[in-house]
Amino acid sequence: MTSALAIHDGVAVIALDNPPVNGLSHALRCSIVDAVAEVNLNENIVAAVLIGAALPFSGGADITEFGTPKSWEQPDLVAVIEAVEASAKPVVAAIAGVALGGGLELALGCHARVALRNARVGLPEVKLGLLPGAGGTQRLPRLVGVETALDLITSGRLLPAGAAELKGMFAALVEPDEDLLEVASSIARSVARSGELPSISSLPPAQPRPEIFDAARARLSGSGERYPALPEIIAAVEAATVLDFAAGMEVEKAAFKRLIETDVSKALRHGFLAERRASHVREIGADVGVRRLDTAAVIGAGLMGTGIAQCLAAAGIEVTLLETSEQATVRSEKSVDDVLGRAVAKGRLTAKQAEAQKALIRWTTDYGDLRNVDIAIEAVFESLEAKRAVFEELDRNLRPGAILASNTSTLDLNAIAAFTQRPADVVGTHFFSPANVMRLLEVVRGDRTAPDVVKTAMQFGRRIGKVSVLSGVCDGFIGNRMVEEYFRQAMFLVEEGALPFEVDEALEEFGFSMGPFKVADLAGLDIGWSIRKRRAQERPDMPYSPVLDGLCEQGRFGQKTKAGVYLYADGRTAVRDPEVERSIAAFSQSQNIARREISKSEIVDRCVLALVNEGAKILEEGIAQRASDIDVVYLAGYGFPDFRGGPMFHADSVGLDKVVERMTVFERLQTRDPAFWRPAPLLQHLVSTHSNFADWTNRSAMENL
Ligand code: 3H9
Repeated sequence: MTSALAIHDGVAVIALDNPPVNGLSHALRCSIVDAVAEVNLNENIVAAVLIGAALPFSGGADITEFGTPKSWEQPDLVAVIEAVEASAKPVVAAIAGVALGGGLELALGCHARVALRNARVGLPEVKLGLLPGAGGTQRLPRLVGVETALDLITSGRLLPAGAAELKGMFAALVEPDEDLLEVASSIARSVARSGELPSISSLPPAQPRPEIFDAARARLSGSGERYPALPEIIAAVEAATVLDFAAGMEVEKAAFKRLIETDVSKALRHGFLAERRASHVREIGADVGVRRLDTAAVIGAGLMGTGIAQCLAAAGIEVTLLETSEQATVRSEKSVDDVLGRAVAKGRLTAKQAEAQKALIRWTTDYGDLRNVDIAIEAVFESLEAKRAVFEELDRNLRPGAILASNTSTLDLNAIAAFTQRPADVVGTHFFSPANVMRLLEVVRGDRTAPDVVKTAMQFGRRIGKVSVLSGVCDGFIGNRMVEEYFRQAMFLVEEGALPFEVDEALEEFGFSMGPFKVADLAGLDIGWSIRKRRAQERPDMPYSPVLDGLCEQGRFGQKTKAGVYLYADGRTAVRDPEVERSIAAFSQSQNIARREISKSEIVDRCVLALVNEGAKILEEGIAQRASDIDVVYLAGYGFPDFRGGPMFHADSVGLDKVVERMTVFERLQTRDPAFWRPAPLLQHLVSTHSNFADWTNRSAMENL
């Protein structure tokens, strides 16, 4: 849990040992201070090396301590770094893996640093709504200059230790086949021999570059309100150019204290931890193994299937794409070439990398070619009969133990599994379009899916760069089931009195990058139209407003037809169409709906709380494991503003009693389907027990409902 001290030829090795990432918890901080004191007392020691007992050096302050008294308990990280820097014997940081945030700040407080060339360093606090709070804003600009420091701290990006921008940070870069500890120990001895203890804090202020700060402030243009860490970072780094070290540290400390209390930082920290938590599947422990996954097949080489294949190839997995006709394989190959060509043109890939990715994909029309694959992902169109044909073929052709995955977004996975003789091997892997770009992967567990298949699919998602979230079987799974309610509200609002642009504007101000009508135009209005037609048959209890059906009847399907809810003369830019707005007013009149003025806050709450109410039902049915998983789905897959932490976190922050109060008002106001606003039983339960979604992690709590 802490650090161990061993002495080799006069050099004390302080091995940080707080798995998984050496988060600088209170216990670890105490042990570093103790170890440094011991180094200074022990006459047999001439110098010390700080190193991770295993990878990595340190992932920074222990995020799980934030918001608890432990995070402020002395010695805080600033005091630890002061103790290291004040050591009368040199302390050298030996960095492998990563040195991030407080971990890098600790290294900057050392008298020298040595790193494996492939180690990565950075100050990513901004991604948690913070600024480096243990001297990073003051030491980094003194060491690497204002421009690099400001760029690294405002972007939070990581750099390899060997990056040109970091020149001067490391006394030595160590190749992977060299012994990091040995090199660090030898440098520690030579610093000890020199009799000088270089410290970054004693360097003069960084050179002022007002033009760089002006440009950074200009770039903020409004985002400073959503991300308050950004202006604070600029001010703190600027302080490092005009104030002495101690005064600069005061500026940084005050800003850190302000930021850690902001709702934005709480939301971003929640998002970070929620994403990691999502990878853990309850009831599936370390004793459950994973299956081999080295080769894959994708069935259906349309837009989705080709995108999935590309994202597997990008992760180095060999993939065979199966289509029914040669013509379709040719189209798919061309689309791969186009995507890779664009990536090369934009500098995201080198020509060689693109070539290597392409070489991992091959096309076939023969199921016999899939005999040895470890996983087959079906991505054909959404028809149970089409799925039946594919799964029967897979069942006949795949080796025993291979995983049979379906990319279905709406169909019953249990029914699909029943098309095979091996339902335990069948799992849902629901990708989002474009599959090679979107980060979310819903892993769908059927009634009979084997635990090792679930575990393998979750890890597979991570391997291909996705965030995997587990979902049970229901129509639309977590994400699409909830988003349907969001779109339903958007349309009800329009028939009741709002115009589409007002709905879009309100939700964009809330933080979505695109309002629902722009999203619908982008996806194609025909998609929503066909869902509404299907719903009318399957679920008459789920009424939709037909306010936009007229547009579809006229062939206005959105961006692809240059007209939808908006007009797109250039194919991309949404422009309001007075004709559409007139037809909406006429529609309301035809339905005897008296249009009223609808406030922005009603628009936002109706759409966002619709997500929350449906999310609560999803939780109580056990479709999602935890509320934070629902947040991850929305953050990674639906553009929910990260600074609000996801719909369930947002509801907790607003207060569930207030959420229910709002729902009661909406039940009165809403013309069509007011019953939707009856709060889900779980929501009522949480309010009556003064609890919230974050607390509700255990399904057994529902037994008392
Ligand atoms: C800071 O330092 C503030 C200071 O400036 C000032 C203080 C006064 N703490 O990502 P992974 C856990 S702010 C606690 O899947 P990877 C994580 O939850 C901090 N726990 O692994 C997960 O737990 P579990 C600035 C942490 O190998 C496990 O480690 N630092 C922390 O893909 C594995 O995580 C950052 O923002 C932490 N700091 O990537 C760095 N970090 O297994 C944030 C991770 O129970 N961390 N965990 O689910 C990262 O970027 C990545 O986790 C890292 C490892 C690159 C380190």
